[in-house]
Amino acid sequence: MAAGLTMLSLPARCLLGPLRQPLLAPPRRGSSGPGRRWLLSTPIFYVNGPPHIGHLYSALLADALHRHRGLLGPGSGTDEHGLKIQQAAAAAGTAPSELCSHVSGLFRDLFFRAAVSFTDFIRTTEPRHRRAVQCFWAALQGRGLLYKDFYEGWYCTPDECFLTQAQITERPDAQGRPCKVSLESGHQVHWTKEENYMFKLSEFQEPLRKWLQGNRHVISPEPFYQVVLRWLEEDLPDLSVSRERNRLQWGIPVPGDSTQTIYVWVDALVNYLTVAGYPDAHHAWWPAAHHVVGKDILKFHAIYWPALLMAVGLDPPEQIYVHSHWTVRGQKMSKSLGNVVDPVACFKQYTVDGFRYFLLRQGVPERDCDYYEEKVIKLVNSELADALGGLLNRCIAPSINPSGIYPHFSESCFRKGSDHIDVEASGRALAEDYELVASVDRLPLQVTDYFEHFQIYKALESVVACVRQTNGFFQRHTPWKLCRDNPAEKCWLDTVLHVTLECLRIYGILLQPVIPATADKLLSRLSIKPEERAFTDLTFLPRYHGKPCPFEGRKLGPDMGFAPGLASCTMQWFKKVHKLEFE
Ligand code: ME8
Repeated sequence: MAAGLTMLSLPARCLLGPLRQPLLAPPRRGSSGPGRRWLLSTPIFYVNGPPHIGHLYSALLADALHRHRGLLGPGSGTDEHGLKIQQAAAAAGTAPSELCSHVSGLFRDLFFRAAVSFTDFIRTTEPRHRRAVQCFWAALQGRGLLYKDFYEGWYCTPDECFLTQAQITERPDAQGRPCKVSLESGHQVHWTKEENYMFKLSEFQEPLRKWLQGNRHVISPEPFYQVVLRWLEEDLPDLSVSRERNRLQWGIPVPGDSTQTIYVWVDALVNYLTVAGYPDAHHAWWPAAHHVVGKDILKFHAIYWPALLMAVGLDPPEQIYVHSHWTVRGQKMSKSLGNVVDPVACFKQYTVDGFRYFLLRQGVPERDCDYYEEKVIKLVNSELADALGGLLNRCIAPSINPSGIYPHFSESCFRKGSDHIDVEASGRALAEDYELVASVDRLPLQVTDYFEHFQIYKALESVVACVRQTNGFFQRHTPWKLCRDNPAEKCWLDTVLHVTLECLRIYGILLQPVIPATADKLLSRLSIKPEERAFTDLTFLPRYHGKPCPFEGRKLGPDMGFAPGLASCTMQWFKKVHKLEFE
């Protein structure tokens, strides 16, 4: 069985504002933007082993998307049935239910620690899910889409899937004996022959093709969409959707046939409907489903799941976001290699936000990404500690801003106008300074666009580019050399600080979905109130645009330490931040 997160997102105005009661019509297909519902899910994870950074990555992608939409309440959970779990429990000498409760607790605990903002955490062993799966089965049966037959073929227990001859190959096992394995996952397969219920998947080949051709953006990134289209050009055989009960006891029995257990993937996929309230209340949410999944389970989500939904008269999900895998120093993570990375240990070493930042900044959904410690330290040090933390510390240091207020902007020093190349006309601002203003002005739209295209890493890349540009601005004008006693210099000094703080305010707001605790500390330090942190508050440098600035003259907030999790944190980047602060 597995655990999965679901994020039921109601439209809300604030990025991290309070959950509003929906005043909504049922979701309209294809409509987008903040005025509509979103059901965002992660996979439900198998409980045969503890969570690792790959599982966390899926949850963080969903969490960041969810937070970015300014919505509250996604979901996840654990996949707890099936032969894989039955065998894992037997190997551990424990009852499956005990194993499930223990490992499901580890996943839930991880997501809490990681600040993943889920609204539902489903366990497939829950009664609400059992009822949903049995209703779903009855709907398939009622539409004449199931039949009993003798199934014969290869079964891969670690992947819980049936494979055709073309999908397997032969490799030596640990003892050098030849053994059959899945071409895709490399896991061992076994020949099975038993009487099963079959689902008439072949009848859905054409409807699936039409659905995909009519929804070119339903699977992103695009290369995965192409992969699915290619699969649909091949033969699509009917799917075995049950196992004999004498082989698989740990699962939901087929209604009305006690000799059969429902196939774990049918059981697992229905979790998305369970959390939406199936069979009674799902229409308020379905089909506003957005699934975040790893590439390993693409076929289940892009072929089997839409076909099963069509089979019971429901629409396929609106969006499938696919991501690739994390490797560790170039190798696949595996228990046997002993290289599985524990996310909780990473939080201790790099802090929660440091590690969230690393995974989301370095993870590129289109391709596998490699994890190694030095890479985390280097990235977090250079981008969070040095570039962002350094900038904050430099412009709020008492030596440079002794009054501790959000300084005033002076139009005469930084004039608005098209003739800014002319130094006389622009006060003291230089051409590069106007480029900075233009970049930060553009940034919110750019970031939103990247989030909407499931390119969170690019959104972060563009924020970092602006942070570096701001550091350049600060460095260029050497405000620490300006004399406060000279009125003209003071004017310019305050303007430089004001522009820098305005940049930091924008970065803080934009970074909330990725590093929520750190962004909170940053914004609080700038005295930006919680109700001033929405996307609607992203107007940059209002004074430059001739509008009042509500922050000007405001007392800056207390120093709560820029890096999160300070007390026990010994990591290098935290030390760097503090070193800078006292310089
Ligand atoms: O497949 N890198 O559960 P599962 C990135 N229960 N992500 C990874 C990863 C890696 N190295 N390894 C795993 C199942 N993942 C089923 C899902 S859903 C109805 C049922 C992530 O515990 C990725 O999202 O094997 C992958 O799809 C998922 O964990 C598989 O988790």
